[in-house]
Amino acid sequence: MESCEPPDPLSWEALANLAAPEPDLVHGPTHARANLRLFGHAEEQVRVTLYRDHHAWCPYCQKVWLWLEERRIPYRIRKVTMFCYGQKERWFTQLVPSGMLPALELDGRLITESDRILEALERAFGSLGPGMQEPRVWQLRQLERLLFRAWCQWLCVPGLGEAAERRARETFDRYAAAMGEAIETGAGPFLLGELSTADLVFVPYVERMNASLAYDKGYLLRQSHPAIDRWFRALEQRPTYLGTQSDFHTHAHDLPPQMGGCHANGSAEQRHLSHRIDQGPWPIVDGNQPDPETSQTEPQQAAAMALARVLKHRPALLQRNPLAQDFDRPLRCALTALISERPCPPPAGSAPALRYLRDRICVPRDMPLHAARRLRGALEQTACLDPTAAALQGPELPRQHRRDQDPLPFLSQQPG
Ligand SMILES: N[C@@H](CCC(=O)N[C@@H](CS)C(=O)NCC(=O)O)C(=O)O
Repeated sequence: MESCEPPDPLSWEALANLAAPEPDLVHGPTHARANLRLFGHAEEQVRVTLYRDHHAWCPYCQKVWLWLEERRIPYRIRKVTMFCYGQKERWFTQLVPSGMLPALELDGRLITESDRILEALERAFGSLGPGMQEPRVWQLRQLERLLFRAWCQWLCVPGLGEAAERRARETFDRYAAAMGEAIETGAGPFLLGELSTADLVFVPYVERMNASLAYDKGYLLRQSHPAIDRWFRALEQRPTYLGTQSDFHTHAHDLPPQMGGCHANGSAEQRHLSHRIDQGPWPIVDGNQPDPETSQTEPQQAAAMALARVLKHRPALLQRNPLAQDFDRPLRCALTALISERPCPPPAGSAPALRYLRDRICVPRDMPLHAARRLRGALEQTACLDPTAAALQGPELPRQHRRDQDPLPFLSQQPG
């Protein structure tokens, strides 16, 4: 007779055998965890050190990071803590007293301010397409700032009434349409035909607009502006962009402390989308609609990649979880569900702890977008099987700071 007992979760040893191998961070595709990038050069040839944030949340860092990856300039990376998620390292404030990121060392000379950094890199290594000071690029840089301001006016001003909300959206749409027109006039999928610095100037904030406007305004940028969607699709063909790309959940929760607040409009669409972004199922739209987060199909190893990342940080994940060591079995249940795609009910009362982890997976710092989706999905599916607490959420994510994301415990236990 068949047993009706729920299946036991896999052991840590069995799980380890199913995890994806470690990628080549130095020579392989763009990766958030890399500390050295060589592109076939010898380490002695490295002239550049990029200082950027541990979480890959800083938009100005993403711009410089992408430039170095696209131009394949060998460089070192040193990661720094941002004020909103922990204590800034003293060695960094000794170097840059304001603590601001990004910073870059080129042949021993320290440079701050992302635009100055790009200009210095162009002088040293040649530009990526038309340079920062070319009139066409300069004009597009102005447009990016106008779009940025329109986004801030819509997203970050509290208490917009219905009329002001509509005006803010119209202004934003006007500048987004201007970006769309610039894309349409180029000879290729990018702003000036081929990918160039002008595109990299737009990438960080347009990515954040796409996420935050879905979460807080129920507005789908890629659906509203098909030219911007085509631009994203072209970016999503590039391993450089895929290595730096974040997702809606990460940005929805990293932006409020950085921007000094993001304000939801409370519309039915907004409440629906923010609920889907937070609690799934992912993708956040149903199968017959294009996915607003990515045009990439899931890579084969997504689940195995997510598993490898959890295994790497198991001690810190247990230590930080509300259930501490008692999280061992619920976590193995979720990982069993992740890798075997069969449900594995967790012990009673563990749903909030499973959702605590679901809410703290950060893309691309911890893993790429599809791997994160798989892991969040498995944690949520397992939480739903909790016999006594299936409906309970974890503690709400803070909006003033993200010190729940202090990188320190993860660095001291297992670097990399
Ligand atoms: N204008 C500067 C802005 C840089 C900036 O605002 N950096 C923020 C992060 S996005 C920062 O380092 N803030 C200090 C911190 O959060 O620790 C640039 O283009 O580099």
